[in-house]
Amino acid sequence: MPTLRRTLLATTAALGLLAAALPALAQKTVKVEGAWARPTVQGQGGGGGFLKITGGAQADRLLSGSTSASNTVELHTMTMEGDVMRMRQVPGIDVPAGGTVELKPGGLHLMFMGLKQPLKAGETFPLTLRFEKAGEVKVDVKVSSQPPAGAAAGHGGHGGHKH
Ligand SMILES: [Cu+2]
Repeated sequence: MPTLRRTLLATTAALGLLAAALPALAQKTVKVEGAWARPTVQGQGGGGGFLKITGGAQADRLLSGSTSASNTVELHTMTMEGDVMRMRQVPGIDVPAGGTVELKPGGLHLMFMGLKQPLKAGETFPLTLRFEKAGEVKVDVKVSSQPPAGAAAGHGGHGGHKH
């Protein structure tokens, strides 16, 4: 009888930063644009949030966020493991100097954990992001089932979340 040896495939979560290091117009600090979140249904504990960050004159790092809409805001990455999309919390998201980082469906995103009420399409809610160097940046997050015009578009749903 042949011996079956089971190989454990250890998958490393590479922080896949899709950061295009294109030179941007000189700006002192980070810029956050096109923040949006998917609508959620009653009983859904977390919602995904997406936005685009453009780096300033020096590299920065997104450390955390907070909002009145949920108990906490987590930074997540999404990777494929076989056929399964898995999300992981990451401690920070690097923003290269002059580069852009897009948080979009299927990749890096914000996760609004412990929603106080479902996010409804058409509403907006305030979000405060905290950067290592730029400090606090406040933006409004638009709730929409589609990326707003000009926002980072992605493919693949963010629906099947299991937290
Ligand atoms: Cu997530």
